[in-house]
This record gives sequence, structure tokens and C-alpha cells, in this order.
Amino acid sequence: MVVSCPGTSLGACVDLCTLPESVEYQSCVANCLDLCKLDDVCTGLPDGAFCEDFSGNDINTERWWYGRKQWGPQAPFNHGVIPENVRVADGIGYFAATGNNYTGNAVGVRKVGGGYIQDQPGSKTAGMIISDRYFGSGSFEFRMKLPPQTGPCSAVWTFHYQEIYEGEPGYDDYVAAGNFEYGNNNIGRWVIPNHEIDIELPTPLAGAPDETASYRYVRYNTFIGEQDSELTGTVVDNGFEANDGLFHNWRFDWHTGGNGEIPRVEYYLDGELAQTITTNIPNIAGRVTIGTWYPTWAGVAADYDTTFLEVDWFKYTPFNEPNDRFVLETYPNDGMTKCQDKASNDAGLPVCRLNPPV
Ligand SMILES: [Ca+2]
Repeated sequence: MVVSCPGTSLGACVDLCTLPESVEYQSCVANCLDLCKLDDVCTGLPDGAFCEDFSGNDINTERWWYGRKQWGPQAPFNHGVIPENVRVADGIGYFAATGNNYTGNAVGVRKVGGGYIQDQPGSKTAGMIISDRYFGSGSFEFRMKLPPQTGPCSAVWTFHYQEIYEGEPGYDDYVAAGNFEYGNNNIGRWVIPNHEIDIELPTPLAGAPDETASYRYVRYNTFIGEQDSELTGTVVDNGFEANDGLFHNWRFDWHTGGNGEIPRVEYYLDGELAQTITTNIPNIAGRVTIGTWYPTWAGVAADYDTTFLEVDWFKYTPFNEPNDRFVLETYPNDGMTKCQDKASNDAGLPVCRLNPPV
């Protein structure tokens, strides 16, 4: 038996598999099949698709940015996301989250004014990557192995952010679409279209204490803005604790709608439909983020040194629905860099980032 892996570079492995049957042979066959499966995910894709299998030695910075920013709960609970916490090895993207027992050399980030400074403790830091490309309607699938511990949130999301003032093009359309109007007659009015789709876990059930966060539950959210009236947040029972040491396929199908297609987001776990949301459905293309971060609600203890989200691959297949919109963001590269080393980022080298540092 010869294992054939069409379209891949498994020559050495295939040659080994021509040896007479033995334990090594069996192992080789299994290994070849695993590698074939791994490579196959990004082959034979339709036009407009995108696929990341983390097959290189590092993050491909032509396709991705590192997050170097901080949001959500303030220090000491959350020291932001840093590029140093992202690594690639053996076809897997690793997204570290450092806990309270962390003793390494990482340096955390804090938000200062409109920028970020990397001068915080290395505990409670996380890591993420943000796509260079903006994605519209389509199927977004992520093969991921979750960290064993609660504490960090493992998350994938699309994101588009704008601030638009009354009188600017499109303002009335956003108000008509349900966006909240900020301001008043004295200071003027504005809307904040924050178009976003999330998968996030672990989480407690709605209203339960943060300490009860569990991988049994997942948050599936859609946003057209930041106010409660502009988002639909749901918590769904996975049916099992999803940090079981295995890879699972998390997917959402984003329908912006048109031509009879109802705007909605369908969420799937391992191919099974788990949730459908039909309210506050975004229609503006967004960047994809993959990684970890520290909200208040993903478990509190974090009594570990470092834990990891592992991502085998991400695949996007476009739907190209009529309601898709592509609109510029107000702060398109906020907290994003293409460099991993702190010194280069601190120096604000043009090769690293488009926004100047503080
Ligand atoms: Ca992979």
C-alpha cells in the first residue's frame, strides 16, 4: 500500500510508506493520512475563499496583524493582548494566555489616550491576530482546541467600527437601521455602527456569577452597535464541556440577506446547528480576529502560569449576498502591529504599524 496525498509535499512520508508492513509502517500511514487531512482543508476552494492552516513557521503578516492593545476590564485584571503571545508550530496557531502564576518575560499593555503602552506586568496577558482582509457574508469555520482552564476567553469574531456624525453621508440610513443616536441638540449627534459577530467561551449562564464560567456554555452574539438595543447576546449549552482536549469545529454562517435570503447568523458546533440569530444582524464587512482575551466573565481564578488556545485552521467561504457592504472604518488599524518584538513596536517602526505610538 502506498499512501497518496495529491497536491501535497509528502514525498518522504509516502516513500516511507512503501516499506513492508510493520509498526513503523502503520504509524507512517496514520501520520500521512493526518497530514493529508491537514493539507486538504485549504485546497479546492471557490473564488473569494480564504484559508489559514498555520502551515508556516510563523504568522503570515501579509494576511494577519498581531493585536497589541487593551480593552475591557482594567489592570490588574487584564494586561491586554501582546504579539509575543502568538506562536505557530507544527501546523497549529497557539494563542497564549498568562495567568496569575506567570513568571516569564512578557510585558503587558495598557490603553493610554488614543494609543497603547507596553509597560505592564506579564500576568493576565493574552494574544490574538486580526485579518488584513475584510470579510462579508459567508461561512466562517474555525478548528480549535480550547484551553483546559477557565479564566481566559477564547474567541473568534468579525469586527467593523465607525463613528458617523449627523449630516455625514449615510447617517440617516444607520438611524433607520436601528443604530442608537448619541448626543443632543447642543453637542450634535452621532451613531457608532459596530458591526460584529462573536463566538466566545467559557461563560456562565446569563445572570450567573462569573466564577461559574464553564466550557459547557458558549456566547453567540451579533452587533450593529455598542448599546444593548444594538446587540443580540445569547448563551447556548454545548451539551458537553468543550475543553475536552480535542479539536472541535466552530462555525458561523453570516447571511446579510437579499434576493429572498433572510438576514441571520447560524452557529454550528461540529456541523450541528446550535443557534440562529435574526436580530441586530450586521451587513458591513469586517476583519476576523482569532485569539484569547481576559473579560471579567470567563472565570476568575486564572491560577496557572500559561495556557493556550490552539487553532488548526480557519476557513472562509463567501456567500456574496446582495446586502453586503464594504465601508471604511474610523480607526482601521487601532492596536494592530506586524512586529512581534517589543523594541520594534515601542519604536513605532513604519514596518510594524500604521498608527503612531503614544
Ligand atoms: Ca493546521
